[in-house]
Amino acid sequence: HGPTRLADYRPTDYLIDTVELDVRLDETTRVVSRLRLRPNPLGRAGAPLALDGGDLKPLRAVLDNQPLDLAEVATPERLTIAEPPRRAFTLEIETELDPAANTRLEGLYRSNNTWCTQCEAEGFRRITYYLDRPDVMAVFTTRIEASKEEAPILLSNGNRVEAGEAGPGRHYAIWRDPHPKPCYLFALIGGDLDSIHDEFTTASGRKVDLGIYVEKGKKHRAYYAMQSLIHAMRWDEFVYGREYDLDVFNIVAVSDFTMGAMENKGLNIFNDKYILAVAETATDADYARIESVVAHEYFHNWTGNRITCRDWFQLCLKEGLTVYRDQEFSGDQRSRAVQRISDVRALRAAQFPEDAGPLAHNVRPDTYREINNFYTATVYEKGAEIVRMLRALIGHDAYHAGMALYFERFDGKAATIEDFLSCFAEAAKRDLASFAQWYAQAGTPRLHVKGVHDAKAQTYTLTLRQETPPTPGQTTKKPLPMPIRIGLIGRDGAEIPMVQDEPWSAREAKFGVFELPGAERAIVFKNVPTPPVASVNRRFSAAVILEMDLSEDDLLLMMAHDSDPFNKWQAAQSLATRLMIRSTAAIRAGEMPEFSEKFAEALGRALEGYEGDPAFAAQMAALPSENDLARDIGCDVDPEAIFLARKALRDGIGRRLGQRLVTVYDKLHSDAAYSPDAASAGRRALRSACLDLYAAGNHADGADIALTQFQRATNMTDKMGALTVLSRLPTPTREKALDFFFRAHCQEPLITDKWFSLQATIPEPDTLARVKRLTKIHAFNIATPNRVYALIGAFANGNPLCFNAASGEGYRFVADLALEIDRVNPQVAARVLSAFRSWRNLEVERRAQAEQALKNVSDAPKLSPDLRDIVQRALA
Ligand code: HT7
Ligand code: ZN
Repeated sequence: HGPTRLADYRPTDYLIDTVELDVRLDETTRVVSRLRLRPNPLGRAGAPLALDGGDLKPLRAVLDNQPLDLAEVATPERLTIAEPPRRAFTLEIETELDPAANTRLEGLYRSNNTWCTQCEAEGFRRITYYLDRPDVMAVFTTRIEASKEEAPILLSNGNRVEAGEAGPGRHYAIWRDPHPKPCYLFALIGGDLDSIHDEFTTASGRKVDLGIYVEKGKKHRAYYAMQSLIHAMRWDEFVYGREYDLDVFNIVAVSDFTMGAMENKGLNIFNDKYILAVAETATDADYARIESVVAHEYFHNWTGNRITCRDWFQLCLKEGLTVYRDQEFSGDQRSRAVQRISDVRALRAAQFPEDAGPLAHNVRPDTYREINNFYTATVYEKGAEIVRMLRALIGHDAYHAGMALYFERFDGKAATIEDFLSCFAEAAKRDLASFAQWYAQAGTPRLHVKGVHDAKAQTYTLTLRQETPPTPGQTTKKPLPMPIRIGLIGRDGAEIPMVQDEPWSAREAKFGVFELPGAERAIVFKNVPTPPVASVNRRFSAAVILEMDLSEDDLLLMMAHDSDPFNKWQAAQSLATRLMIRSTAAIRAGEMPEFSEKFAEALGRALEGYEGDPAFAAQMAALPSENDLARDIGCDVDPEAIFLARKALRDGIGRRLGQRLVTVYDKLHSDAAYSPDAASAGRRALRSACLDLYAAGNHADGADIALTQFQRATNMTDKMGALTVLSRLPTPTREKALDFFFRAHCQEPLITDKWFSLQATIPEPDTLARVKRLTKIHAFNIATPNRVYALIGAFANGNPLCFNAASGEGYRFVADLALEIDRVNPQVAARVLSAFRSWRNLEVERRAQAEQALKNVSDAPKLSPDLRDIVQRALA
């Protein structure tokens, strides 16, 4: 079928007020759905009723007690009633499902013998015929029946209102969700699960029962997630004044899940890797991710569930806003600066390349062929940046007044981006029409900044100019209003007070956040006796690529003195990037890579001065990745030269700082019992970063220290830190350590995934052969998304050297596998193939190889709509 267009939106002709589902879980599951429908006053009177179906097997359909002829009204994809009554009526439909055969993990499926559902975006139509779109909101009552032995736990949305026996060996439960909701938020669970329970009392004194359900034997790993949930509930009350609105909040963790988690009303379903954590199995990064994903899904209760999206084009309305909320939550729980740095790292790693390649799209797309392919970094991460910029432009008070208005005005409704922005326009008393362009324009703006000092007038003038390069289908771009946080640093490293020359707004004068309302603006600062260093886009206030002519000395000064931690880190990144890009060119020209004593020394001092914030120092130590460099180089990319350039700098730093790194490493040693708190995690992160750099320049010694750490580690963070270092050194010790690790942990799939990823990212020529071997072992399963992401995803996205092998074999391997996965789970296949998103930037020979691999996919028979959409857009 053709593309779906935002411009074609019209309300449905019918509304559904209530849904009663009766689900009998069994090998063949029967679903009876009783819908109470009525004509929509906003729709076309007397129009046919067309309910969506997804590969359904209908058994019967009855309209107001009148059986319908299935041959006439139903296909697997649609149930059509040509002339429905012009008043309220009831439609009862029975379908038969085979959950065990459902490998797409959409609709009702089985994960490790648990029955579970995934309905976003269009999975509900795989359970029963329905108006499967988010602006149809109904009250759901769900009766689930199953064998008591197979499924003692029966859960659905809302509150449990009844439970009991249902014949020999069987039982049932009835759940009622009083809040009208779109069907994508429907969920159901049936299984034999362990659980932990807690209680939360809301600000207004209501008691909420909290439960986390996990596979048998894993409940001791759910306590951190429970604490994260409680912290998130408190934070949403405190910061946004939002209380939870049911008597029960349940989370279920399953091991087969395409994405991270799902915010179903009152019954969140999670990929278990974002729930399960104890010191022996999870790293600090896992803990941090669990905290943020649990919060994210919980926050959807207001931003997504109470107020949902009118249509899927508005996806960023819930996702961008909710990511912004979870990032702020994590910033409050941990170090704000480090959180901002890691969020920007993620944005640059995933969203910037998307925005610069053939898959670029607006944060609110105008058209789509397959909505599942729009759960992207652009919708999520850039969507969050837009909310952050909005807040920076209008200020804290107007932002919260706007949010309060939004909750008041659109509660229980399906809203649009225009609805959302109208609340802030009203609260801030300003026109946001040009700001709305952020949602309608793809591509990352480039911000060109030039500073001129006038010694005589003692002024410093900063000129800001923005432009956005064309993206597929959008050749001309408009300027976007953006907030630019600025500071001036003197040569002594002290902050220079910013004195205004021309009138500034109150926010500009008070906070140093300047608005660039159009294409260009010059800002003049008075009383600047000597040339300052301008620290621009502090805290990464605008989601842009900054182009500014800073000298190496300027960057070194910022590394040492910038009062804004983000820009302090950014200065180190910029300097390292500059060095490595020059080295890349040198290597391609057959010359030696560059090294900078000054940079190494500045980095050494930053690491040694870690006391204030070790997690921040660890961020300083992490050089830009090969993918970062490829993105910044932009065209004619040679991944092998980049790899060598980066390796040369890391090795050089490791050699140059030598024992100084070991001293910091030793000082950070702790015998205290493991705690996942941010301060302890920061110390471990810095310790690992020091070891990693040291080993890069001192292989034998580094391997010895890493092996000792590996053998003595009492937590997964230290173990993985050591194993990562060992895995980068091609010694027999590496293979022994990897074998030992596998044998110790092969019973635990989430740890095996770490082992897969580590091996898939070894930057050595025979890694592809290793990865191929690993796809054949018992622990790998193409039908389990976590395994695919851990091995194939890590290879394609985290091993640029091998994925981009000049022979093209890396491309062929990933493309062939995407085709194989497509037959099992199209969404996962499409995600795997998205690794080709930057293929046009490659040097000419690799580009030809990548194009051929993509063409092979596009020529293959029987592609799913998901994979076809990605490959066609990638090749367009
Ligand atoms: N809102 C959730 C999206 C999601 C999803 C989408 C398509 C296919 C499978 C999926 N599982 C979860 C997740 C979130 O952003 O909170
Ligand atoms: Zn979300």
